[in-house]
Amino acid sequence: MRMTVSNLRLPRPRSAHLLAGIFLLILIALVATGCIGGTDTPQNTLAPEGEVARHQRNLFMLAMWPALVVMILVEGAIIVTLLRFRRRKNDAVPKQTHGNTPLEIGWTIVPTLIIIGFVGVPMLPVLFDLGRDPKADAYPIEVTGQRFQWSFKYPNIKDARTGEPLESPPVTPGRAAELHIPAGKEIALTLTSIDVNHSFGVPRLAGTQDAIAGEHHRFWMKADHPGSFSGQCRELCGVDHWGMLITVIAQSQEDFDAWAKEAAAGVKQTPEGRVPSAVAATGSGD
Ligand SMILES: [Cu+2]
Repeated sequence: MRMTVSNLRLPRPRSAHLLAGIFLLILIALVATGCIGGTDTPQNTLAPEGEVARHQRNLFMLAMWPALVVMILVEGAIIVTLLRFRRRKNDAVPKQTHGNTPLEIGWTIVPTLIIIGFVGVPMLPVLFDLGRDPKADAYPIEVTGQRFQWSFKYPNIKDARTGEPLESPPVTPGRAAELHIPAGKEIALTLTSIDVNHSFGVPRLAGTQDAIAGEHHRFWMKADHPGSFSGQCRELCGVDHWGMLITVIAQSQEDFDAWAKEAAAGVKQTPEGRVPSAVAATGSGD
């Protein structure tokens, strides 16, 4: 077999192949534009503004870069091999090989070491930190999902008129329920659902967490700085699932205290002008 790059001749692509190639390139360009152009979008996981979200972005990168290097090496080797060792006219049947023990042991051990060394070891401490219970001095908030809205309860804020913990006012689907938090402080969230499964997702702060009826799932999050962060339910829960929106409003401690005082006194809080103490179960929400 005389196989050199110089005698490598590609078949002329037929017009259908050419069209398919062009279409694929346009598709890749469009998808890439969506990824690159989107760093300013309100729910971009790759633009974290809180400690949990930053951990999650770093984990993603940690897994992605080694995977990308391996993919380029493997795919590159496949493409070179396909082009260089294609069957040509008058080629005899090549020597047949069945198994190669040293190679097979090698390509089992090397990827295992890569996974353990580049991905496993650096990831484990981060995963444990993400999965830990909130710290004892974290600010507690209870989050409840129901079809089709989120509500938030603040055990540390007493509603002046009911004497009960303050609850966020009900919202209609398509309007964001507002979750107020102090910025720079760890928040201890307890998450549940009172009907079907929902998922609490605020990607720039803390990814997503499942809200499951009968379970009270505890997790933590922390906003780097004051700001407003958008989120929504990420578990298809019914016809108005699209409208289960969340806005996390992170405030400086003074602003948060001022808000808490007003909210506790029943000052109107939402664009709909409802007072927090008017909270009542709004039924099934359909
Ligand atoms: Cu939902």
